[in-house]
Parts: sequence; C-alpha cells; structure tokens
Amino acid sequence: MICFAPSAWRQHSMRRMQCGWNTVPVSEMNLRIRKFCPALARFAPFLLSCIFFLSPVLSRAAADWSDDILYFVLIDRYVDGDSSNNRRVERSNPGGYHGGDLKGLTQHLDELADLGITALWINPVQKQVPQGFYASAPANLGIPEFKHWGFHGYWIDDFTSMEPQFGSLDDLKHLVEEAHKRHIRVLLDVVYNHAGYGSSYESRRTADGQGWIRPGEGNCDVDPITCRVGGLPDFRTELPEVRDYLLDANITLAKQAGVDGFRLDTFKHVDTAFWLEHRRRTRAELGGNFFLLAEYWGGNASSLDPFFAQDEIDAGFDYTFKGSCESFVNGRGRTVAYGSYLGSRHKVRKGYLLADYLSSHDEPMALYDLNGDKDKFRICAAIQMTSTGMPVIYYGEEVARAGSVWPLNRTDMPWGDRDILPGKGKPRDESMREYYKSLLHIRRHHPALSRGDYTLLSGPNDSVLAYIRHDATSGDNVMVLVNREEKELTANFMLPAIWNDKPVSDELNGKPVTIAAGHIELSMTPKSVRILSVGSDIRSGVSPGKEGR
Ligand SMILES: [Ca+2]
Repeated sequence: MICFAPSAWRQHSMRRMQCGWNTVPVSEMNLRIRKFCPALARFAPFLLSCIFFLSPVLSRAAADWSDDILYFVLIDRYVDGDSSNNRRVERSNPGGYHGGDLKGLTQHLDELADLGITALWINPVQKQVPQGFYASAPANLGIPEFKHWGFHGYWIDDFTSMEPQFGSLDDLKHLVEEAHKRHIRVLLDVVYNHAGYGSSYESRRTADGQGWIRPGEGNCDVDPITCRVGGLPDFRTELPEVRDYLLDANITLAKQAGVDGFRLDTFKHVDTAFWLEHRRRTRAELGGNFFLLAEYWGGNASSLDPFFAQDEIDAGFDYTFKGSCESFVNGRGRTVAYGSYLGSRHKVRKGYLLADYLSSHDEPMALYDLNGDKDKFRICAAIQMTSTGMPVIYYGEEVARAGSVWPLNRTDMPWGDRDILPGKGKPRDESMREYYKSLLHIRRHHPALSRGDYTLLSGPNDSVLAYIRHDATSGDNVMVLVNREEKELTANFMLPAIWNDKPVSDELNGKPVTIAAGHIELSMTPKSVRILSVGSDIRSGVSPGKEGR
C-alpha cells in the first residue's frame, strides 16, 4: 500500500489513487473531493491508508484455479456486437462509452480460446449512473477536459439490473455458456463498497430510518472501511439491510448467469465481518468451488496472508510483479536479487493464490512503461508465464496494444484491418500474439510452471537469470534463462542430475538442446529468453485440469 506524502503526491499526480479504487483517476478524485468537501481537498493525499491485521489461522483448499490463465476485458472496449444499445456511444471521448458489449465479446470467444486463456474476467455489468463527470487527463497527454462515464462498470446505480450498454442478462448467460463450451471459466467483477456518484442509493434509508450511505467523507488514513474512496458514496455494509441487499443482488446475478467466481473490487474498504458472511453465502449458494479473487491494493504474499488465513478469499492480486519485472529488464538491481524475489513469491499459504499482471486498467501499461521496447516486454511476458501465481493478461496486451497512462490505458481492443468496432483500424502486432500463444501453450502443458517449486540457479556474479521449476507430482521440469542485457551472454550453470539423462528441448522453437554432463553452456542473444524442458513425457497434449468443465 502506498500512502502519498505531498511531494510524492505531486510526482504521482498522473497516477490513480493507490487505494484499491478502480474507477476514478487522481485528477478527477481531486475534483470530486473539492466539490463534495472543499476543506478536505488539501488533505486529499492522505485519504489513503493501510489495513493490516493478524488473524487466527484457518485452512482449507481453495477452488483449484492454480493452472488458470486469466484474461481481463473491459467489455465496452472490446467488440461492439450490438449497435442497438449504443445510445450513449461517443468513441472520440476517452472517458465515454465506445459501444462494446457482451454479445461482441461472445462472438469472439474462439479467438480467446485460440490464444490459450482458460478464464475470462469481465468488469461489473450492472446499471451505471446515468451521467458522466468532468475529468482532466494528465497535462502531457494533451487531452482536453472530458466527461468520464461508467463505461468501466464500477459506478453502479442499480445492483439489480443490467447496464443496457453492456447487454441483457440473457446476453451474460449466453457469454458464460459459450465460454464454458470452450473450457473457459468466467469471473465476474463485483462491487460491494460503493455506489456510483449521485446514485439513487444516496437517498435510500433502512426500515428504521438509517441512511444506506455513510455521511461525510471519512478519513482513509484513520479507517479505510468508513471513508468515501474518491468521494464515491460508501455503503454502510455493517447494516444488515444494506449488506443483505448487496449480497442478494450479486449472488442472484451470479446464480442466474452461471459465472464461476467473483473478482472483488475495493476489498480493502469493506470489513472482515462482511467478507466472512460473503464467503459463507457464496459457498452455500454458489457452490464450494466458487472462486474469490480480491483487489487489495498493494497486496503481496505477506499482506494478503491474513485474508487467506481467515479464508475470506481464494486469491489476491500481487501488486509487486509488474514493477519488479519492469525494473529488472531495465537493468536495475542484480539478477540474483530479482531471482530471489521470484522465489519469495512462492511463500503463499497452501491452497491460496496470487494473481499477477503486467498491465491493468488502474496502472500504466507495461509496454508503455518500457518505452515501447518489445524485447523487454517479451521477457516480462515470459517470466510471467513461467512464474508461480495466476497470470492475468489485460486485453490487447497480447497484440501490443498502444495504451499508456489513464485514461489511455483503457483504449479500444485493436483489430487492425478487420471490420470490428470500436477498435477497427487500430494497429495490432500479430507476431506478439503468436508469441503469447506459444507462452500460454507452454504454461498449459507444463504443470511445473503453475504448480512447481522454484530453484534459482543464478549466483551473485551471474548476469543471466536462470531458474528451474519442478513439479514433483508429474516429474515435470522446466528451466528458464533470461538475458536482459544489450549484448550476447553465455548461460553457464551447473544442473541437477535429472537434466543429464533425458533429451532437452527449447520450448519456444522446438529444437533440441545439447546439455553437457552436469552443466549447461548456452549462448543467449541480447534481451532474450530460453525456456527449456527435459524429457518428452509431459507434452502429451492435455492441458492439466482444463478438460471436461
Ligand atoms: Ca454495443
């Protein structure tokens, strides 16, 4: 969790509030805070806080998503499959609706199956507030003030009905059915913490006269549960009537649609009692394997552990992965330190998962962060797909989408020459897609990459990053070699005995690799990755755990 000091605030003013809040950029947050409570505006940098508590240890096996590869789509930005619901569409507005919908996404599921993903995360689908709000992009983007609408799905006005721009409940059901036919699970994003700005919930009262929305702004530094994150109306989820309404709405929607799990927005800002009840009810009403992935801003293996220990969730996002890889490929720090970091990510309570990403709707896209260097980006993609945790691909990353910082990290899915709106004519890199496809194929066919343990081969004096993933159950072994430098390097490492007596092949090009007894000596081109496997028995063509869903 990052809590900005005033100077850091200025430095980070182009970034979004680091508060687990999905939808409003810093510039707009300031605007909203000024509007709702001018006296608080000067303290805006401090409307952030950290929550950490110790909890008793419980244990259970989470739903097994450990082999899954998750693809995150902002529905509005993907494919417009139904022009009849385009009432609010204004494609030139970076904060406006662009017309994508559930029908369009459903029509293009074959391409996602072909890419090799196994799970699809879609943004919240409920009805959004009926107006946009003026927002300012970072000055260096040169974008005039624009109106920011609920195209992202996080500004809900009615939890019991669908947003028409996205489609109908039948459209959602159809998406889930078609995804399941392709062995793709569907994870629905849900919000419990807040309503959209100016929503009808602001005036709603309980039977005994209490407001559903917390009065005042609160102070996230003091209590993240009771503050208005970014000025958004904060539900009093401790009131049984409010809690049950929100749980009923999201659980009913999940049941009707047949989704396989929830991605929980702003997890940090709702209390443990709520999440324990949420777990109880989702398990009772949606099945024991209904999966819960929490957005706990700033989360990592240790900060998420209290929530795993209490079994509130199955998984949480690892906010360390993106920046660590970007720093590594940019040459910062020693290789051995980064290798040790990758090993530290294995310290997750058994049965629970971290989910890692390179880009998201809340952060700058990785390729932009890397100044468009596709070699560096490919290295990070390879490390992501050969590391523990559930990899998350942000839509369009696999075709090198030219997104940057908010609001341009939410640009349209590029479709190149194909006649697909809204991203028709936007360039896409098909060779990057082929590369991703190879990486996903490798991950799906090597249980060592999703389930295996981790051995770092690189020592303090090594420039090449080298690690081995090994799955004891299947006997699968994969070695990853990374040269992040601008020059050719030789990978020279002593190897475990298993690598001596079976054929070794390069998974990315399919060619055999010669291993001398006891060690490997391999030339590495500048800024490159080699993924090697030993033995051929694992590559039987069956993706672990994905068939028959
Ligand atoms: Ca549409």
